Amino acid sequence: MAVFPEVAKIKYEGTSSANPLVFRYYNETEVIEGKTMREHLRFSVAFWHTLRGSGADPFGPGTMYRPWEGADTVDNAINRVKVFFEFCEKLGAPFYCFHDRDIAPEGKTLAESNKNLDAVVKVFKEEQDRTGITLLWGTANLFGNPRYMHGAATSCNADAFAYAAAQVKKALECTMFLGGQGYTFWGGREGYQCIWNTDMKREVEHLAKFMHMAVDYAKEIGFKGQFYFEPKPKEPTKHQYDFDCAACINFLRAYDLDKYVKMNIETNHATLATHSVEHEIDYAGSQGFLGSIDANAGDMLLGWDTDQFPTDVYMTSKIMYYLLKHGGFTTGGLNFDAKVRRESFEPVDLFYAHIGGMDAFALGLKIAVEMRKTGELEKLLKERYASWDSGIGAEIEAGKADFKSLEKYMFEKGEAAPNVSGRQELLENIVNRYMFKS
Ligand code: XUL
Ligand code: CO
Repeated sequence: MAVFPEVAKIKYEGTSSANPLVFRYYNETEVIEGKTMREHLRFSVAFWHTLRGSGADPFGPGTMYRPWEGADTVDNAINRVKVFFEFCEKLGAPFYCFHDRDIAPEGKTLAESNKNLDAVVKVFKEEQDRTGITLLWGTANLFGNPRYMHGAATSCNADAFAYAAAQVKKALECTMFLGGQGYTFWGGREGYQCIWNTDMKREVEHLAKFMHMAVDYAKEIGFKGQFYFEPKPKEPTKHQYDFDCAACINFLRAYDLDKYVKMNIETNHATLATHSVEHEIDYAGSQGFLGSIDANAGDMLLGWDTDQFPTDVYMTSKIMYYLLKHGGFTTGGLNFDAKVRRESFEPVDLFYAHIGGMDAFALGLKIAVEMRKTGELEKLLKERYASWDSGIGAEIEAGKADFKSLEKYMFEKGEAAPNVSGRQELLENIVNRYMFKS
């Protein structure tokens, strides 16, 4: 029985349409720079928000009308999988992501939890085979259960570490069974609240040990997916160890994990770290760590992880511009780690939300491609660095200069005179031209 009877398959109708249940920009088969929009954007639906999000917040319980919720039983979990695939099919999203505990109820014992997972994952596989929709990445919830109150891999309680290891082992097996293209580590509670009770060095080393165990186990079972590390500076803990891309990449390099793990960058996490998402994408990309993106948006007036659906086309254009600059996705995708507002309680709001996000990214892709094609922005950027293309700049870059030769050069030259304007205002005006001509 269809759960969303009022919604048919969402079609592309183009910009002349005012139907709220169609795409105006996302035309999955349209080819842009040699790839279809579907291949560029690799949209993914987050099981935890879309199927399980209740709308609860610290001030009150859930508000969502979700006829598929019911009791926390395996039968209901199996039924939810079918609802989920009906949603993804109607939306036309090629991928999805999950946490172990979103998709199957946690049992009284680890063995029972694993058995529940097996029963549900089997149905995921059947639905995947039926629809062609596949798993972008899997992950384990290592933060919800009270046993993880101090963290999981970074807990002061070695038993919590061991439990988390068992949970990730199973989550990896499920991810592999479903042909998942990746596996994500998000810090959960891997951080601390109070420095007086925290042995930071030991905790960070434990996190590295934990990731190495995951990498080793993946090799052992033949899981070929890409591991991702998802930065977030705070929330739930005050100091998360995976603060931003720079902190994560430093950690991965320091503990010899850089060959195995890339970044999963989330917009709202970037802004919590007082960065922009395009900063994080360009930083990770330039260091060779760009993996996947959790697509959402924060609210400038609220200081927490509001996980809103992305509709700001300036932002999606910048994301696509810097993503294309670094070669686009390989295993990664745009996963809507986003939730409808507590007041948007009807199931159809889930469609409006995803359609809006997908259209915002499709338009962003088109704008970014135009900006790249003309090379206008790139030309101004290159001009700004022209002093490095010849003369002393080229010598420095080629390793042919040292402090003594540079001192001699400056004695002769006398001054480092201003050579080029930053042209920020001009660049921003050019960007507006691209934004509003289409
Ligand atoms: C939390 C968050 C998670 C991760 C997966 O802020 O983003 O949903 O993406 O655990
Ligand atoms: Co996320």
